[in-house]
Order: sequence, then structure tokens, then C-alpha cells
Amino acid sequence: MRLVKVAAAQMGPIQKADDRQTVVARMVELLRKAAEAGCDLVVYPELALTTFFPRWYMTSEDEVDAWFETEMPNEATRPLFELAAASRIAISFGYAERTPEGRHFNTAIMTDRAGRIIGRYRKIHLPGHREVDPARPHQHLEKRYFEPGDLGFPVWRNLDGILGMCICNDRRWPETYRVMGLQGVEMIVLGYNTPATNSHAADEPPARRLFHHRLVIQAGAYQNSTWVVAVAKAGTEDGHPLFGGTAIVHPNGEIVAEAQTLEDELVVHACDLDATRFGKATIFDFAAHRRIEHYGLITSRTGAIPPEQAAHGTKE
Ligand code: CDV
Repeated sequence: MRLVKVAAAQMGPIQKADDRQTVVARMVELLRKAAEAGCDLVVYPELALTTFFPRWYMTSEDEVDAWFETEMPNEATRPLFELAAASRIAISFGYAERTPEGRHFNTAIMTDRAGRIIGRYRKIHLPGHREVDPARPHQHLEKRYFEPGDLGFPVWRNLDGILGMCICNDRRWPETYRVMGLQGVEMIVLGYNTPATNSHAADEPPARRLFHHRLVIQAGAYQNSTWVVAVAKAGTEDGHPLFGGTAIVHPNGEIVAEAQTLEDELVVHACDLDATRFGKATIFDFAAHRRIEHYGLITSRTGAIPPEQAAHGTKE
């Protein structure tokens, strides 16, 4: 057995007016509880330090940059890193990153037990749009504020296993899991902020949104025989509801632990990384069964082209 006791640290809403210190104090409290529970790893949501600011349309560069961190750790997050190191607990959380060159990414980091950042991931599948879309009941302006990640989907050796990260919308794309699966990933950790309503379809029931969330994380786990730890920012931020559904998924695709609230809540499970071996050695033994000679379209074509158009070239 290679047990990693994971705390999926769901966070309740963060309001626009909440400062980083207040939020980090909540993260520290969750970390304390995880330490009491004997956890090895604590995973927090996407953009954990602030409200989900991409719902707000901003034009001033200064206003936008106020949501971004230029270094990590920084003054606000240092207490979290210090407690993590003192407790010998690895952590992962998301934040808005501005690089020294002024580039903007939706980023997640992972530390080792000593509190050193050993992994960085920048969100690749950015949902939403760049300008205000009056047809939508709420805006989702990630494409305005972030560039697509430029680091691929790496994995890291940590906690005696092979761990990877992705962020929110990435979980809906099978390529995300498979690229990490091809590097032998044993646990994928991800944070998300998912609105409880669909901005393209206001009548979509929240239950269906939760169903799709579970569907993709369970499929990603099963098809790559990996643990998936999916962590929500939940509840209502300045009138905008986010669904919860923080969950830990076994490599066989079953959910083994799930959040019960829309508040700060720890979902804890002792994950045996050796449980990934069975699927990786049998039905999803990639080396034995994959047929890459038939997968070329996955990397050569972005959008779908139905057969009629493919036969006669693309439309002008
Ligand atoms: N933060 C996100 O990436 N949210 C998307 C919503 C917009 C669909 C998600 O996939 O949950």
C-alpha cells in the first residue's frame, strides 16, 4: 500500500470585498484540521485566494492586476506555506499569476512536504469570452484576463507517487487526463469554480451540472486508472451561486468521498496509490492496447469538420 491521506479543502464563497489575509486565514484553519486528521496532502480550489473575479468586466489594467499575485509565496500566503511545512503536509492551490514579464495565467501550484513549490500548472482550457455578452445572464471572462497555459500537463514525483494538476474546465476534456495518464499519473488534483447556472442555458437544472461534473471526473479517473481529487469553491459570491460537489474519485471511477455543504469543508480519504495498478495493468494497459496510428486527428485538428466538408475542403 502507498497511502496518501488527502484532504479536499472545499472553500465556501469569497466575496469581492474579502482581502487575501482573511481568505488565507480560512485556508490555514482548513490546513490545521487536515493536520489533526493526519493528512499528507491538502488541495484547495481554483483561484483560491480571491472571489471568482472573471465574472466581472474590467477595463483598467490596475483594477485587473489587483487580482493577480506577482510572487508565490508572498506576504499574504506565507502563513499557509509555513504551517504546511511545519506540519509536513504538501499543499496545492490555484491563484491568478502575473509573471515578471507581465503575462497573466490561471495557475495552480503544488508543494512537497517541506513547503517548497515543486509543481506549477497553468490552465490550458480557458472557458468563456473576452467582451461583455449581453445574451448571458452572467459573464465568464477568463479569455479576457488569462492566456492559455504554456506548460502542458506535466506530472511530478511527490509523496511517494506521481501527481498531476489541472484546473476546472480542463476536467471536461479527456485529453487532459490522457496526457497525464501517458506519464503514469496516479493522482490528479484540481480545483474549480463552476457557476450553478449555465450562462448559455439558464434553464439547465443544477442537478444536470453536477451530473456532468461527476461524469467527467469519474470517467477521467477510470479511463486512466488514477485518483482524481476535485475541489470546489462553492456557495454564493456577491449574488453569483457556484455549485459544490467536491469529490475524491477512486481509480475504478467510483466516488469515495464527497462534500455535504457549500461551505469551507474538508473531504478526507486515505488514497492507496497502488490501487491505480490494476487498471493500468489490465483494461487500460496503454502500451498493450492503444492504437496511436488512428489518433492523429486529436492533435492535428481543433474543431470538428463533418465528412461532407472534409471531402470538399473547408467552407470559405
Ligand atoms: N472556472 C471554470 O473553468 N468554469 C467552467 C464553467 C464556465 C463551465 C467549468 O468548466 O466549470
